[in-house]
Amino acid sequence: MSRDHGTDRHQAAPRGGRALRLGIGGPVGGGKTALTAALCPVLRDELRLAVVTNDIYTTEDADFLRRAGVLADDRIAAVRTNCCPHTAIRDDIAANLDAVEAHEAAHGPLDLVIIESGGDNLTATFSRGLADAQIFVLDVAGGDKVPRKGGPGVTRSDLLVINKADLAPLVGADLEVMLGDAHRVRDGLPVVLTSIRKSPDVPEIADWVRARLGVAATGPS
Ligand SMILES: Nc1nc2c(ncn2[C@@H]2O[C@H](COP(=O)(O)OP(=O)(O)O)[C@@H](O)[C@H]2O)c(=O)[nH]1
Ligand SMILES: [Mg+2]
Repeated sequence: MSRDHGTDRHQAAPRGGRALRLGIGGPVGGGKTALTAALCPVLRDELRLAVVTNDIYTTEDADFLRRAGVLADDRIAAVRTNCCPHTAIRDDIAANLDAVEAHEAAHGPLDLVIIESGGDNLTATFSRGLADAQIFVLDVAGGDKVPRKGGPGVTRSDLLVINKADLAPLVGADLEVMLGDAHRVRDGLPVVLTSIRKSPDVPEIADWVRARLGVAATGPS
């Protein structure tokens, strides 16, 4: 797809027969790792999967996913960015591309590689040279103002996930306002309101991924 993602200076990589590279981005704590951990068990029996995580100084998210046993350990690779997370997913994507290609060499052919960004701010999106499609995850606990604040992740990601709906009453967030603002700024692009805590099989998001791959659901969702 040819949507402009701000300062992206990489060309979209041709798909050919290779895996779909799906970026999951968004601010710290929104639920990117939780979404990755939720998608893997739902999709791993129907798709050939691998994951790349990004952390600034640690391998925390990859360690979490391995402990949770969502995929075989060697299908989860960690990139330590040592810099602002957006740099590694947008400006200098080499370490992430290396990790994706190492998965493809070791386990290929694959259908889907999920790349979880380190938590960043509303300006951070994946380069089209790294991710063929991207999901942006927002946290209801961040306040119901966030969708209308915009930014390329909110307005132009391929799927916007507003997560932690279960926390709305606790933080006084109006979900109708969040959804309404999100739809208004996204001009027809899809939005999913969810609670990964309450709905760990993330049916709408899994179906969206299947649709991106052009495959039908194989089991109950
Ligand atoms: N209440 C609630 N907590 C959630 C939900 N999704 C994730 N969390 C929690 O939010 C925290 C941050 O989630 P994480 O996936 O690590 O966020 P990331 O920084 O975006 O990767 C963790 O303690 C999760 O268990 C949700 O739907 N509801
Ligand atoms: Mg994370």
